[in-house]
Amino acid sequence: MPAGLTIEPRLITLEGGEGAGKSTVLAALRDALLADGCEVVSTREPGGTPLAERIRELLLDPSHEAASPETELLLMFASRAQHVAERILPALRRGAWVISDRFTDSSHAYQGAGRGLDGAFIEDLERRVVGIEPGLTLLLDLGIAHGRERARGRDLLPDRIERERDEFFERVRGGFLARAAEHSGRFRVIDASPVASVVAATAVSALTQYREDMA
Ligand code: Z5A
Repeated sequence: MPAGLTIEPRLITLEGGEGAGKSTVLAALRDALLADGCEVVSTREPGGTPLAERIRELLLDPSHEAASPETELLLMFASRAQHVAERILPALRRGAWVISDRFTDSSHAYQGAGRGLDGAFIEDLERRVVGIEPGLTLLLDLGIAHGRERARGRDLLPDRIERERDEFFERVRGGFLARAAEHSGRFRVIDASPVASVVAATAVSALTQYREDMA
């Protein structure tokens, strides 16, 4: 763990590339916790509060000029700072579980590995404006072509980041796997290629094991 970050055991994050199935898995994790009587807040990044969702619109809108990598990174962290202060920390402080579809690891993978920004700069922002890290991160790992094929099935126009080339997404995937190896205590890498019910069941059993280890 980088110095200066507090581990939040009830914060669970889902990471992975486009179409990996994070939203689908999030619903299964939420249902498993609710069935056990837990309060659950499910959320996403960029976004999660009204202001952070406005920043998300700016980030993903393909109609304005190309954002510089630094602009993209700082907007991601502006959104995250608001999300942590207004939504995540209050929920954790009252004892709820928080499941976030993406968190800081996405900035390391997309803006670090993908855009080539310095990892130390991202870690500095992480310490200064986030201050916390999840207890458990599930990385849904999937080949780029497979993820694109699933995303196409949703029939939505690709957003600004989704319009990047495959080489960019290969670097992002490598960035996630490198983060998982570096932070192996909190990461579980899940093969996201099987059918949705199998991926969801694997994720729920990783959560069950994590909770048993916590007890
Ligand atoms: N981003 C960044 O650059 N830096 C940051 O710090 C952060 C984010 C926080 C928006 O994120 C973009 O922001 C994202 C990274 C960047 N850009 N990209 N690429 P997002 O999370 O909103 O975007 P996304 O990753 O593209 O979301 P997604 O495509 O919706 O992925 P998903 O949530 O992992 O997939 P899903 O919605 O659960 O599933 C996609 C489809 O596949 C859907 O039709 C499902 O029914 C289907 N599906 C799901 N699982 C399966 C299985 N197992 N088999 C078959 N079909 C499946």
